[in-house]
Amino acid sequence: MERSLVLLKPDCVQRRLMGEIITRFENKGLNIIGMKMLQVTPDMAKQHYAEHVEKPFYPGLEAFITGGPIVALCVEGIDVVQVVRDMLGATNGRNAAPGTVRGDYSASRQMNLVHASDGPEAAEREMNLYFDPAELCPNEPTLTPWLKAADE
Ligand code: FUP
Repeated sequence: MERSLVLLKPDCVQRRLMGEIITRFENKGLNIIGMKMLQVTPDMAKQHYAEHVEKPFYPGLEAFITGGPIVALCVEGIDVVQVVRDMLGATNGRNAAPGTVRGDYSASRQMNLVHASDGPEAAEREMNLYFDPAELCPNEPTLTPWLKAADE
């Protein structure tokens, strides 16, 4: 079982798409074990986007991600990091395939609605940035026998 850190970014909250997108994760059979609304600070943004801080687009990215409330989710499932990345589609909404979250709801490179960890190590690092371990609520869904085979 793997975990991924997902952020419903400020554009997602402002466009009233939170429910729509959380529903997709629920319908997929993924297990949400942590969720909270918060405002990202410039310091958190610099930690989250450490690999981009020196890039020319970073100031605009920081202004965007700190510009309104977000919702942080911890999502659990088998191979969940890749599963969620595939559900979101290409980073630029204009390139994202129809049927993906960004393909269906975004026509922007920056305002692409949702962030998801790009690997298990990033997931671990990002999880620590947004959640205290005590804020997570690990649980075994009663539906599990109808969501996957016992040997998966
Ligand atoms: P992703 O892994 O999908 O989050 O994408 P990246 O790490 O490549 O980029 C991080 C965020 O920076 C993306 F949400 C999009 C944004 N971005 C810009 O705003 N401008 C750019 O020129 C490139 C990326």
